[in-house]
Amino acid sequence: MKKILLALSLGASLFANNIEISEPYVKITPPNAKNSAIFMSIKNNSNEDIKLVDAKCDFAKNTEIHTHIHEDGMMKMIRIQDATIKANDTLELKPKSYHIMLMDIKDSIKEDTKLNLELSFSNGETVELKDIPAKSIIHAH
Ligand SMILES: [Cu+2]
Repeated sequence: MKKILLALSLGASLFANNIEISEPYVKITPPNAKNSAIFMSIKNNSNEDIKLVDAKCDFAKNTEIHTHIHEDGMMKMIRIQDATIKANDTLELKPKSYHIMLMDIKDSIKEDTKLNLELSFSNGETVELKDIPAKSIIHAH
């Protein structure tokens, strides 16, 4: 049900040829926060690996592809050049894992904030996501 509603509100822009995005959302932040992150599922319907190579969001000064690594018993996030979505597989962008990092956001992300995001892939496909909704994330350690 949730998926259908999203598809309706985001329209045909959700689906490119081989890449299918579902349930994108942006993290609600405290007031005066500088950064936030966007999460979603990215499905690769092709028989070849495809890389997410670029992300653009005009709500942030810099939009980067990030993931988390374990180092010295600590979890920390790092910027990566690309993220691979394996052939006929799905890459989950989720808290404590891959995410689209929004650095220097124009305003804090509130419940009614809606963002647009453009994703570019190694096969030349570009996916424009409109009106990505905001969601709060409970930090579970
Ligand atoms: Cu990050």
